[in-house]
Amino acid sequence: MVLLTQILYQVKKLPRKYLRTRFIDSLRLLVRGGTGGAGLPRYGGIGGAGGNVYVVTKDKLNLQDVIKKLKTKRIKADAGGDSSAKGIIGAPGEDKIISVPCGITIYNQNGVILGELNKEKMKLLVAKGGNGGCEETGYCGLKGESQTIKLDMKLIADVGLVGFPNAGKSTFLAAVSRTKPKIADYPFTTIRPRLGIMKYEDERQITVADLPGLIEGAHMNVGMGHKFLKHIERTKLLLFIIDIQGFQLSPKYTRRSCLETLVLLNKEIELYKPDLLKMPTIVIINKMDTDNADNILKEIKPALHDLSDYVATCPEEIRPEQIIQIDNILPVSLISKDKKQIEKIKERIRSTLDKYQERQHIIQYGDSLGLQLIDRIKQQTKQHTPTVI
Ligand SMILES: Nc1nc2c(ncn2[C@@H]2O[C@H](COP(=O)(O)OP(=O)(O)OP(=O)(O)O)[C@@H](O)[C@H]2O)c(=O)[nH]1
Ligand SMILES: [Mg+2]
Repeated sequence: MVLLTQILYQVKKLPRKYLRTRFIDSLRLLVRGGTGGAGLPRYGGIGGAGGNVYVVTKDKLNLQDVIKKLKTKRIKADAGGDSSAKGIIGAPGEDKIISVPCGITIYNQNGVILGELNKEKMKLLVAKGGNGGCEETGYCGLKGESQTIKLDMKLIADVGLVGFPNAGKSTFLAAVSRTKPKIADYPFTTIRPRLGIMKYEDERQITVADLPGLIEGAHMNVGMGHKFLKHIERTKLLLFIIDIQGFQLSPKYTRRSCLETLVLLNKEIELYKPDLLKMPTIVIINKMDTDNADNILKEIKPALHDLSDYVATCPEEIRPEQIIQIDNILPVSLISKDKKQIEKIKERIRSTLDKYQERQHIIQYGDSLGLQLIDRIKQQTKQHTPTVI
């Protein structure tokens, strides 16, 4: 009997464990401000205002933690206190704070953006409490605002990994960080985005987001669709990982060559949000240890360096209008875990990110002053660690 109870207990626990590890990137909540307290007509007393509901960002949280902490999806602030002979002005109701991770966009029920919270300790009022009762309201406290809000999270990472399934994105993440993503020889091994941290000798840290594989037709929901591309919206650099042997989902799908997969990724990103193609981009040509890889690379090299000529020859259905500008092309074999290769990739990522940041700085603050500042920061980086630029 005891054994049976134990087995049943374990069976019951399984789905919960699964749920706990689920990655959630959006959450709907009903928020309601507190009702205002009643006024006191005899003394002209005013009721306390109802509490407000705020969304506030806090680091090191995810949406799963938010649900766990809230326990309910209906969040109501406290009502204001009534006015009484002892306290002629009623006490205000307590506010409710919903703590969320950075990188949250908040929408109302009509899809209108109420706010974007990208930094720590940012605060947004999402439901105002009702005013306390007074002469104008006939001494009745007013109801607080009420609405359904959607919290939409986009990961904040410096680098976003983009590629067809099986190209080696998770292998890359495992090679450069302490994260241990699932790696396997079948498409769509990664089904949820995952973050890893690349560390450098001088303590500099660059975050990398591993995303599910993207295939042609993703914009029409083929494969995992392209909804997770929202997670590259806040990255600063796109790291394409391409299999030198190309990709074929199954025999009933067209086999795509290495170059075609690159063009198709370009097209899918363009269909999702063309602006993302302006981001600095590094392309890793992976699996250089496989058969004939060197010859394929030799053949495609000219096209890789000038993608526009190649794109012009592509059939219309895979041809993007705007062509991605590639900063670096690195042929590698990620499976070899060659330290030198990995260090080279890490350095390229770092220098490309810095170059981009410098450019942004100059655009923002002007040339001379910006450059002086950057020089100073660079000097400091050499002398002291850690310094984050
Ligand atoms: N031969 C060879 N195989 C590799 C290399 N890099 C990765 N692989 C293998 O390719 C397969 C897919 O690797 P993953 O890292 O899971 O690929 P992914 O891009 O994350 O795939 P999805 O999660 O499905 O999108 C695994 O069996 C890896 O061991 C490489 O450089 N050479
Ligand atoms: Mg993967």
